[in-house]
Amino acid sequence: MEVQSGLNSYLRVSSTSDMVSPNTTDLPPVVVTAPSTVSGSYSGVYITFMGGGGGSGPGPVDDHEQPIGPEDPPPPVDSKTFLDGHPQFEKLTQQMQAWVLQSEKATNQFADFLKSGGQIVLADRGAYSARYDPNSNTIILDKGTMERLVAGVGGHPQAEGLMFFAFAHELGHAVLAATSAYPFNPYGNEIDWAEFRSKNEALSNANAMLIANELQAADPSIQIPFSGYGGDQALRPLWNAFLIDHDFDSLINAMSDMVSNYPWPGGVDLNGDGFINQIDRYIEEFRAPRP
Ligand SMILES: [Ca+2]
Ligand SMILES: [Zn+2]
Repeated sequence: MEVQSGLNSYLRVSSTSDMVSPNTTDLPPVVVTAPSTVSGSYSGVYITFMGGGGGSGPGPVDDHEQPIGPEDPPPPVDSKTFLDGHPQFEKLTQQMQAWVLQSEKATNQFADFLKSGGQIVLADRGAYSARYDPNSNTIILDKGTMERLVAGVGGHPQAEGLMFFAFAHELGHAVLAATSAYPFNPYGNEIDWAEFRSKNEALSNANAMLIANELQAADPSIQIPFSGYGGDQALRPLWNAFLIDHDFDSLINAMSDMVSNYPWPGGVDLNGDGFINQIDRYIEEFRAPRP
């Protein structure tokens, strides 16, 4: 199937390459929708991100025959209705709220996050940066960046997209924390922990890519830049390869390597490999006394 379509596109390109009409350059770019399922080690996480896990499922089939009495639980509220007017939702900028509602994945993930008691906190973190804190179940967004976006002085031309991508990345962390889609082996050592943390970053970034892709596939004018441990220029080719080969493991492993090898200024080379990078940071994290 893949070979066939690859051959077709090769034939199409080669047969028209020397007679390209000027009109063809006006065609909007084709945005490929991410596959609904993938195989490999991280397929379970993928399904969870896509919205296939964690749902409460259909209720008893004969429920609708019963009149709703005072003892009955309230009917479930859909995610969009739940977010509408929610004080935590309104901590996002108007544009970020609109993007959330345009993405079914982001809508469901954010509603689930808030239903689990999750909160948005605006605090000083550095421009365009965000963080998920599993202990308090909060997504922390940089206060200064959010204030500049609200005031309409974002600076970077894609400032709001960058912040939205960071937010969608943190949503990925929240999903991973709330589900058992990618758990840490409690008997793992510090190297296992570093691996787990790098993979967690890669998976959360993939979640943000899935959401950005969902938005762009529905409306090609929406351009959310990829970021995190490598800018859009480094990440976009990995994502484009995934859209063709559907090899989610390759995408995750490539991004996880980028995370592991990312410099950690001011840190200590704890694994003695001559480099000071995120692996060392995660090892330090593992060695630190925990409450
Ligand atoms: Ca090192
Ligand atoms: Zn992260």
